[in-house]
Amino acid sequence: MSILNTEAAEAARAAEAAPTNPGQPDPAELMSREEIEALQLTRLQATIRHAYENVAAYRELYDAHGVRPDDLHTLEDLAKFPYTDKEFLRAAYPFKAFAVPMDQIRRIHASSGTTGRPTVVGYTDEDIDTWATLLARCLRFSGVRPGDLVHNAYGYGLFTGGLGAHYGIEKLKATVIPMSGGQSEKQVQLIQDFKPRVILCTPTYLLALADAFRNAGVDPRETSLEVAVLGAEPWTDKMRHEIEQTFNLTACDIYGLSEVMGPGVAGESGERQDGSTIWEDHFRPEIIDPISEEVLRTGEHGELVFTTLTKQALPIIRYRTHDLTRLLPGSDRPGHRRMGRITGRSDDMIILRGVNLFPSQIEEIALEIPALSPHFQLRLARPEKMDEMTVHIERRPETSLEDAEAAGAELARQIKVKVGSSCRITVEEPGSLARSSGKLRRIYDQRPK
Ligand code: DLL
Repeated sequence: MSILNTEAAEAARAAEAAPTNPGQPDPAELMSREEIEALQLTRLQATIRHAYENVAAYRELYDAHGVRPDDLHTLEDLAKFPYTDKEFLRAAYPFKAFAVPMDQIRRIHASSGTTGRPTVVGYTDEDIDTWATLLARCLRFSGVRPGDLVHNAYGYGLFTGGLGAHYGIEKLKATVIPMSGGQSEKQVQLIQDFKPRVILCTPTYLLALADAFRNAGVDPRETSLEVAVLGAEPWTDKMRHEIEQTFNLTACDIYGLSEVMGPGVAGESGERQDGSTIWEDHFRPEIIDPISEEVLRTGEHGELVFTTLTKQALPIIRYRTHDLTRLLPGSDRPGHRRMGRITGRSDDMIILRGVNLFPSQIEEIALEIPALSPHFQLRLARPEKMDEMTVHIERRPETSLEDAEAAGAELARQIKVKVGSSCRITVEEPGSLARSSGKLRRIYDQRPK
């Protein structure tokens, strides 16, 4: 079964399927903007038709809005179709958003979510193959080569990170070490013994591994690691610098979300390190104003919205990610636009006495102060009538307590100047704050609801 029934789309699919050298860019990666947009239109028309014909929830949504698949004549016509969100998928729990019969679903993943039912996603054989191809594309783009040994420390299981990366590594004809997250001492031992050139994990877990290396008496700069492909949580360029200095490697971003596919929706050039390139032959991104829901222009900040263009099992149309960023013109792959750093998720935004702030802002500021480490938590409380935020942040091991206290005062001052909020700072001992083997939780909100 294929949802791609036009000639242009079939030709693109055939070009992708052609046995290209896994070490070389595939043809769709090198398409011009005009070619990409022509391909997007045919794929978009097919996707909307596929969703409308095979998923009752889409049919009901579009009927209620008075739009039909035939109303899409240009890419701009996508704006006529309503947005979808996590609630749309949760209401279809577990399998009602699938657009193919269950015997064609080859794999299921789920994102845990902090509350309520998990969001369930499914893949056909062809979906899994596309995913592996795009993951391989990201890895190659970031400097991973066929034959490399790749230590995969993304969690295996229902989370899309582990298995998603796994099949991409194999597709690239590299060698995968399916380590998964956690067991940091064992990770250290295997990295020492197997000598992988590449590591995949969350940025904060790589920092946790740096501690584990030091605890084992190993300087992280002396390992075999040369490339890290990091994602699944927000991280800043300051954090990139910290990681690159700590391990003496090149760190690149990889972005994705389970609803849209998993890791590999966008990946970053290892040479340019100028933000992740969105693979627009498979995904059509939009940036919208999260309040007015109006579509914004390339370069403007807002919420990222995705439409999948080739997914069979779970077509996703105008899905609100809650991720805040902006689109940038293509660079190394001119046909495909890039995304800026995710500054935060709209549902992770802290509103502190009327001021909006994100953990990434605190990360940026803290990492400019030499005595402070990148390990911090934000605790919110309302002891009386007013909200209070305390930043718990570890000092660096080589810093004296006195210097660390002064650094804490400097952090409070800079947060006040740059963010506009007063907060308390508690400088903690090195290694005292919780680490995570995957996505790190930074915010602990103890305010009464
Ligand atoms: O985190 C998929 C993934 C796995 C991406 C491994 C990269 C590497 P979910 O669990 O569904 O999927 O979470 C998706 O994580 O909406 C963002 O808020 C955040 N996220 C993912 N990648 C990045 C990134 C995976 N590179 C949610 N930068 C997304 C910032 C990211 N945030």
